[in-house]
Amino acid sequence: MDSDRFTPLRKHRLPALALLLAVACSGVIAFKFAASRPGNGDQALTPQRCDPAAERCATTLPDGSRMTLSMTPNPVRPLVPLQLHVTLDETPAERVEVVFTGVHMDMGEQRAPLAGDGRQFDGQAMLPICTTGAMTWAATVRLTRRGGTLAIPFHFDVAARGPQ
Ligand SMILES: [Cu+2]
Repeated sequence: MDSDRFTPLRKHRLPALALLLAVACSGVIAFKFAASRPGNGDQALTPQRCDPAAERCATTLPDGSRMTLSMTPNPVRPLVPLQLHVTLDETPAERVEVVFTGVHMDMGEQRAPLAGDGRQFDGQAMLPICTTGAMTWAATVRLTRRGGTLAIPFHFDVAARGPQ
């Protein structure tokens, strides 16, 4: 519980509010590191800033093939069901899931397993409400291919719930 703990909350204007939020969203620092480390044997690409609801987020995988992530509706709001779509242009995947985590705070882990034919995958997810209102989420596509798992993170901002 040293002062470093609050560094990721620097964005928030009021220190008192930040203190409250630290209680609400505990384990900030530890979580941040845990979230950026996808697990043993995983290979992770550098996070890319892209809102999959606003555009198709495309990336080139290490083998040169392309992957896209898109979702609806736009804009993304907490507690609104999201439809997820992942496409692969070449090498098919055996398993695809999208994992939603907070970039700057512990919001738990929302895992969405996708179903598909190897190249087109679909699934659903829903984001929880954040006590700060707006926050930055990471949608990490986890592709399992030939026994290896590749994590592809996209960072995007989600506003508070409701019309504002
Ligand atoms: Cu939050």
